[in-house]
Amino acid sequence: MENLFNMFLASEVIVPTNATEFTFWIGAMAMAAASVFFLLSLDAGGGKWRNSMLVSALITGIAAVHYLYMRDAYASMGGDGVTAFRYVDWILTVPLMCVEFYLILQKAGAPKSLMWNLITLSTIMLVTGYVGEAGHGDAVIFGTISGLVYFGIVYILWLGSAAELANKAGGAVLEAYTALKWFVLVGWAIYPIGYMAGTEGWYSGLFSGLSGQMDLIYNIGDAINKIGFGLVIYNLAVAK
Ligand SMILES: *C/C=C(C)/C=C/C=C(C)/C=C/C1=C(C)CCCC1(C)C
Repeated sequence: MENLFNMFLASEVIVPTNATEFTFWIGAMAMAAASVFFLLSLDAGGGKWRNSMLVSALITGIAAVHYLYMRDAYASMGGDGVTAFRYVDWILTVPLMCVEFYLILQKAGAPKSLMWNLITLSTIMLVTGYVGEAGHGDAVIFGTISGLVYFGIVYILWLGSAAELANKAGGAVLEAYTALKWFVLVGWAIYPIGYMAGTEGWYSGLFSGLSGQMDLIYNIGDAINKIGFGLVIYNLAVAK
């Protein structure tokens, strides 16, 4: 507890001086605040969506702690110091977002295999992305593999078995599902843009205006997707 407290109140304050550093500070606080809100809302709407709310709180909570580390790593080492923390955060939170899909479709009869398929695909997407981004393999090749797997996730959610279950469920569940699948199609597409801004490849000319902005882009993506996902679930919980 004291350690966590010290992380928030570092004795030597590192003052943010550019947009990326600011978004690490704001990101840490926004994620922490969102977690408090989701935890206090576990029983919103009668507690029917308690597990989903809890998962939402875990997603932003895990991110809040990683943002504290990333904030300091970025201030002392720049972008390279952030990569490992970034991917540890994602490898925990993105599968939890897959769990979120499973939980809201559970009452419509979603099989466990749906959850495991999504988790497996998202893990492959992130591991290949890490290999390319950290320079352990060709950025273009591993980025492309990661991107193809991402399309696999989009396919399952938009046109595959999950979409069918959501239609069957209808009502507030279908509404929440539809919002979440838009997050995956549009919100998650922010990440490959960040990746292309931060790695070298055929796309480097295309994204030259964003060069060096990878962490800023990822931070914006995280705020939109992690807090957004939780708010969709909250909305579902309080729906009639
Ligand atoms: C809370 C964190 C989230 C929702 C992170 C999502 C990350 C992605 C969807 C990353 C995708 C990538 C590609 C599709 C290709 C390039 C490599 C990645 C890993 C940045």
